[in-house]
Amino acid sequence: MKIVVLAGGVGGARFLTGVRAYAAERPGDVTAVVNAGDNVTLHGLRICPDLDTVMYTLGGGADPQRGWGRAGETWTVKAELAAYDGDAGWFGLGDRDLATHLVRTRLLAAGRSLSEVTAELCRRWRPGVTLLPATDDPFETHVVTPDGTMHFQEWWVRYRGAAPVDRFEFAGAAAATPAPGVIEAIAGADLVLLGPSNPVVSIGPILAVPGIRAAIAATPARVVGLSPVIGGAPVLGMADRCLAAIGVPCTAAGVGAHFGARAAGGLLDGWLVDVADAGTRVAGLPVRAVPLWMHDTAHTVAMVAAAADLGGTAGR
Ligand code: FO1
Repeated sequence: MKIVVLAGGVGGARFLTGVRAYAAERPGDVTAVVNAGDNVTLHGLRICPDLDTVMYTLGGGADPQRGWGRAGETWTVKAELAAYDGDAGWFGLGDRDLATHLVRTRLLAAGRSLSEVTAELCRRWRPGVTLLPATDDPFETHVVTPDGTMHFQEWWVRYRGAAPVDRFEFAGAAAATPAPGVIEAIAGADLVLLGPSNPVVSIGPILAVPGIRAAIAATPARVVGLSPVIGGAPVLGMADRCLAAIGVPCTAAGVGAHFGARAAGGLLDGWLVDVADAGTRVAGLPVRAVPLWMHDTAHTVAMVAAAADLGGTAGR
């Protein structure tokens, strides 16, 4: 069974551990198409938060509490950077994590693509799924506020999403192309899953890469999404603030309608919502309510099984 997952950071990584476990019981493989919009250059280094979060989590090196960055991390370099420039210490640059950014920046400078660099880093971390950036081209999520435009990472980390958002911009989107293998994976999949990631700043930037949305609309695979909103609140992070910025209600129904039924020109053949949102209806879209809290891998595997069943590919 070939499964493709569109994923962002912490929630997407947690979900992918369940997809990997579910797929391990069946012949086939898993490809994660990971959000590139969080990618940022800081201190002269190219940092890819969502790719690294997925890679570390699946590779067993992530800090389980934070969800991002490395287990057993130390922050000496971060403190030293702040000692030189108090303004520079806002981003949590860990000492162990720093090595990843140094290797990535060196390989990119040597002319390797982000996909090639990601594959190289995964030789160490062995995530057990194919990790593809949504695009190898320059692509960053920026936040336009009344006081100016900033990188998403600054909005999210430095200001904790407090700055008012006029809109999110995907800088580079117009010229971006899907990374090698992305379109082929979607076209050849049995099941495409939109993971329970932030629909605006994690799934949104993936769909904003020209060609990816059309590939999902055209794939013979079943396409099923999992709601990142339970009981009107985001499972993780600040999806509520992001959804408000694009005028989408922070509800399972609102996000489901945002992605839309494929039969009606949207993306989904099915929409999984949590039992707290049982009774959710989205025009033209089959909805099923199952537990969506990813307490542990077994819970997450059950979510994947429910998605596969709703998508009509269970047992394949
Ligand atoms: N998230 C934070 O809330 N604070 C941080 O200081 C922080 C640093 C960081 C460093 C590397 C990395 O891969 C991720 C990091 N994140 C941090 C997480 C990241 O900003 C967000 O989780 C995602 O980008 C949101 O999709």
